[in-house]
Amino acid sequence: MVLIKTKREIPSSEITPEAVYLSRRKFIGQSSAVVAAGALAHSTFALPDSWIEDNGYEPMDEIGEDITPKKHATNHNNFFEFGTGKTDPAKHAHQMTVDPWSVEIEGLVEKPGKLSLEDVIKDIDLEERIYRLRCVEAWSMVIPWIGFPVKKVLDKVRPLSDAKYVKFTTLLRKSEMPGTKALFSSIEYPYVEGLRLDEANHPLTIFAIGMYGKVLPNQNGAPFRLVVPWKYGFKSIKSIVKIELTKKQPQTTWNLSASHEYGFYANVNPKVDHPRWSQATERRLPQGLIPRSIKTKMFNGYDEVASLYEGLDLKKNF
Ligand SMILES: Nc1nc2c(c(=O)[nH]1)N[C@H]1C(S)=C(S)[C@@H](COP(=O)(O)O)O[C@H]1N2
Ligand SMILES: [Mo]
Repeated sequence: MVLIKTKREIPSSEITPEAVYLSRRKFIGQSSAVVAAGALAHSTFALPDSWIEDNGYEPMDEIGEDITPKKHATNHNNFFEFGTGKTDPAKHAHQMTVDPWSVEIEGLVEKPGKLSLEDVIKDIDLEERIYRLRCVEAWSMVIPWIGFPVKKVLDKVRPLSDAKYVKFTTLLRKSEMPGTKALFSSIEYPYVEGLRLDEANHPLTIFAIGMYGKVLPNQNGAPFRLVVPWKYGFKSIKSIVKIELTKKQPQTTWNLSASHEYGFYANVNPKVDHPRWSQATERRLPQGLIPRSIKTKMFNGYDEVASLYEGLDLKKNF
């Protein structure tokens, strides 16, 4: 049995500057704990009940943003493999087998090969990160993820010096993914995404295996997905089965589908509109009777990533 140490109270100074956190979650229970992860992936990532109940999150006092209620974050999804409707993933993603799960490590790395999800996360501390998620469609949520920096995995497999990009690929299993069988589709499968290596190594970039104190629901990208909080949601690729280090910028699903609408960088930017709508504001979910519109922030409010793009024209490189 593999033991995975979790940080329950996360001193933000340990990971990233305080500002990256909307709020530090107040965990219930003891201050140190271990989560047991057995030989098999998904079902064995049982997090202790004391982590919280679905409604146990407190409002985010620092900047007054509330965590999106779990029922909204798990019933309003984009996961086209299960259909294009926002409720399709919640309806159909249970068909996806996520246990056992393995991840292929390929390309310009010292240690390529196939890793079980347990091997991927072995010896890596789990952290909770409360992040805004800003979809390119101009809605947003605030989600408490459980995961770990992508850098920790890259450090394990050791990128070679000529590796410049990381490419990620989602599972494609047509028999379990009704959306991939549609006759007409706006995107091709498998879903692929990519980051520059320095973006992937940034401390804000995480792999998530859980949310709201529990294992990731399938519709949110179980058992293992990327979360890049300063980029539009489509960069945060779900249910990852392959990680490849490359020299050239990898192709990405939405850029392949409509390159004038979706760029490789996809940094949240209120000054660069989508050709068909403004990106200056966003609808924070859940919406009540009176629509809640808030101003979109550059880099989704995560200013500390600005230095990654010094000298880059962010209008051209949208
Ligand atoms: N494989 C895959 N990953 C995906 C998508 C998808 O359709 N397929 N949709 C993306 C988009 S557009 C968004 S906004 C986020 C949504 O994540 P959530 O459903 O967990 O909120 O997932 C991203 N990752
Ligand atoms: Mo999105």
